[in-house]
Amino acid sequence: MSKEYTNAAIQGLAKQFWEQGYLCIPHFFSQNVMQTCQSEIENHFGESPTFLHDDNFISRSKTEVIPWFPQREGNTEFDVISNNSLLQALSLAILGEGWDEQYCMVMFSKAGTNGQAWHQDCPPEDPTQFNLNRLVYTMDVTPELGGEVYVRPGTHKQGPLTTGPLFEDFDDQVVLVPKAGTLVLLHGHCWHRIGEVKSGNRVSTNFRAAPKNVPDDITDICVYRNMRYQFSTSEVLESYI
Ligand SMILES: O=C(O)CCC(=O)C(=O)O
Ligand SMILES: [Fe+2]
Repeated sequence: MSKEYTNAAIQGLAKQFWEQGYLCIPHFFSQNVMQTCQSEIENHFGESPTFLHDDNFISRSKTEVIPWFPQREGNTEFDVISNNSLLQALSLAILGEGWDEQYCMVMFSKAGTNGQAWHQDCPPEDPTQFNLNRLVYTMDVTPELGGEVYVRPGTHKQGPLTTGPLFEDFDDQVVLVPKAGTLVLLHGHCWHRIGEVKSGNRVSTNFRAAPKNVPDDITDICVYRNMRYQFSTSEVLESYI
């Protein structure tokens, strides 16, 4: 662990998270750990992996991401992140007693792809039913690379996102450019999108978690500005545009 926090500092960060819907903490993880995980990721994906999602999903959601679940395959190199005591303390402060780790998902985007359209990771109608993205960046995101993380502060309290252009720019959007070692905590109901991936391949690793009494498949239905999409059945549930 490369940072130390007092209990008061952890509570302060949790408060800030609940006000904004996200937190971005640079230098949270050591470069050593990031390099080890980045090598595992590069070994797994190689240069030109193929997409897992079907063409209808990619063309409608403008999302071109290839997922990998290393811990499900017995890869233990990512455990040092999920077991990080400060990450666990922050998760507890934000999610409360009984919070649960869901899975570790590496997301790979090839150079020259769209990124991800504005979305909420799960339906926002019930404020108690949400996922927490605990995003770890094992490589630098830069303006040249693209793949910045766009968020709209406070939108985790405002219900469903509006219909409209999938990559619209908003005056109140915040653009995060996380470097290797950065931790981003992001409420699943907070609007977010990923910028176009330009000059190279991009990876991020999401250690998803949730409060007590939230089902493990909470992120099966993703909410976009043009549709609700169910991953398990590859089905457009509702279409808005
Ligand atoms: O890749 C990222 O930086 C975030 C992707 C995302 O939308 C998510 O993990 O829910
Ligand atoms: Fe997301």
